[in-house]
Amino acid sequence: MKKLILAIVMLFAVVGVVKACPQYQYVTNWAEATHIERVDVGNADSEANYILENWGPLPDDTNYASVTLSNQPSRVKAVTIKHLDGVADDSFDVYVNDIFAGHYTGVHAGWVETTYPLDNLTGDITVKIVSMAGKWEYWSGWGQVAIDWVEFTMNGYGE
Ligand SMILES: [Ca+2]
Ligand SMILES: [Ca+2]
Repeated sequence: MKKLILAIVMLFAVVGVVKACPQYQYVTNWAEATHIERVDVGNADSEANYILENWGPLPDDTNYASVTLSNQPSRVKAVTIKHLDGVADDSFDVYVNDIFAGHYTGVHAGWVETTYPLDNLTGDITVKIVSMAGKWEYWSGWGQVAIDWVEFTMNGYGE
């Protein structure tokens, strides 16, 4: 009887060790492993890791802003943008490394997360968001096409 109790205790111990090793979650599903990197616009600590151009109040003749992820070794599969579709026409185009990646048509939907697939990009990746509508009447006070964050989804482990 003592042996049986010991065996049960050991079994629980082994199960406990396996659960504590996070790599067991990933090795069986290597091809689908991803990680996400978020550029939190407006958060200085987050912004410090990237190159941001044209954020905040803009001159009248400027209708775009961009975020650059530098020296990215992993293949980037998608970019997701959390943006405000408010009462103004917040339609925009997205360009990645100056190539058209997609469009959003404003429908007054509130805060929206929109994802654009990318072709496994590496290196420097610049996402440019271009406002496509004329300025609304309160543009100077409220702006247009507000962005909360830009998120990159990439293959995990430098793949
Ligand atoms: Ca809108
Ligand atoms: Ca933000």
